[in-house]
Amino acid sequence: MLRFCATVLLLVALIADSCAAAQLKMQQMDHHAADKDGDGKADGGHHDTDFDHEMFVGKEGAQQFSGMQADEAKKKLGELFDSNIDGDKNGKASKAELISWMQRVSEEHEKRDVDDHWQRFNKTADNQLLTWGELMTEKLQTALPNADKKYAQAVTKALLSSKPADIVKAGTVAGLPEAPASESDEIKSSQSALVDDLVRDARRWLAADADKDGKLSKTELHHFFYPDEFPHMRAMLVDEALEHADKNRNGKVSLDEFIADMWNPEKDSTEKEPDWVAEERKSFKEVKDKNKDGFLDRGEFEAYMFSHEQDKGQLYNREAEHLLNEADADKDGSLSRKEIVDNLELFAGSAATNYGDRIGIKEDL
Ligand SMILES: *[C@@H]1O[C@H](CO)[C@@H](O)[C@H](O)[C@H]1NC(C)=O
Ligand SMILES: [Ca+2]
Ligand SMILES: [Ca+2]
Ligand SMILES: [Ca+2]
Repeated sequence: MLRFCATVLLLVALIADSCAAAQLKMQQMDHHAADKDGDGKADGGHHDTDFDHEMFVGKEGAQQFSGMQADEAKKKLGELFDSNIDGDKNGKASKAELISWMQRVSEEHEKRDVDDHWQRFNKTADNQLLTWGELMTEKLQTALPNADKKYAQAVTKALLSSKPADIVKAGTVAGLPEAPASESDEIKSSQSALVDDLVRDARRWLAADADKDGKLSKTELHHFFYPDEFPHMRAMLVDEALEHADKNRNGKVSLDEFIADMWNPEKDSTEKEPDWVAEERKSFKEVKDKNKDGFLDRGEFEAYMFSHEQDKGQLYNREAEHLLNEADADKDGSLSRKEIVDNLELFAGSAATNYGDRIGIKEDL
C-alpha cells in the first residue's frame, strides 16, 4: 500500500515546495494511507477524486479539465480516448490499456517536471550539466529568510560554499548560522527543515551522479527527483527511510519504531488504534521480520520497501481496478468510450462537479 512512501516521501515533501514530483507522490501516498483496507476507497467510503484525476489525466491535465464546461470536457475526454487510451482502436479500453495510459501520463508528467526544473536552473540545452552551486542558488530563491539581512547573507554563503559529500558526512551544513534568537519560531523551524532538506538533497545528489563528475546531467537530475523508479537509487532510499524510521539509530527498526513511522497520534490523544495498525503489527511479526528477532534489519526493511505490494505497477493495477469497478456499466471488463465520457467526474472532473466552488473562484478574479 505504498506505505513506505510515507517514510520516504513525507521527507521529500518537507523539502521542496518546488518539487511537484514530491507533491504528486504525497498525494498518492495520502490516498492509499487513507485506504487501509485496500478497497480503493479511503476508509469511510470517500474516495479521493483528485487522486483519480491526477492518475488519469495528470496534474496539468486535471487543471485544464477543471477550467472547462462539462460538454467541452466530455469532448476532450472522448478525443483522448480515441487518440491515446484505446491503443488497439477496438472501441474499448482494456485494463492493460488503462494501465499503460496511466503510465504514460505519469512519464509525461515527470518529463515536464524535470524540464521545468531544467529551465529554472537556466539550462537551455539538454547536454548541459548542473552544478551543486546552481542547485543551491535555486534553493536560496525560496529558502532564504527575509527577516534579517545579515543572517540571510550568512545562510547564502554557507549554502553556496557547501559540498554534498561534506553535508552527508556531517549530517548538517557547515557554517550555517543559528537563526538569531530574535527570529520568529517559523524561521527557526524552517531552518531545521532546510537542514533536513539539504542533507537529503546531498545524499540524492551523490547517488544520482552516476558518472561521478560532481555534476548532474539532465538524466541524472531525473533520477535525483524520481529516485524510486531507478535501481541504482535504491540503497540511498533505504538510507533515507531508515534515517526516518530508526529513531534510536541502532541500525534496525523495532516494532514500535515501525508503527510510529506510520501512525503517531498526539501524546494526549484518545484516538483508538485503528484496525489497520493491528494488521501492520501482525504483518511485522509474521511476514516482515523474517528472522523473528523482533526487528527489521536493513535487509528486511529494504525487502519491505521494495516488496511487490509497494510496487508502482501495483499502484496502477489497483487504480485500473478501481476505475473499472466504478465505470464498467456493462461489466464486460473494459471501458467503452461512452463509459468513460459518462463518468467524466470520475476520470477528469469538470466545471459541473463542483460548480459552486468554481463559480466562486471566477467571480473573485
Ligand atoms: C537564473 O537566472 C536568473 C536571471 O538572471 C537569476 O536571477 C537566477 O538566480 C538564475 N537561477 C539559477 C538557479 O542560477
Ligand atoms: Ca554526473
Ligand atoms: Ca528481523
Ligand atoms: Ca464495458
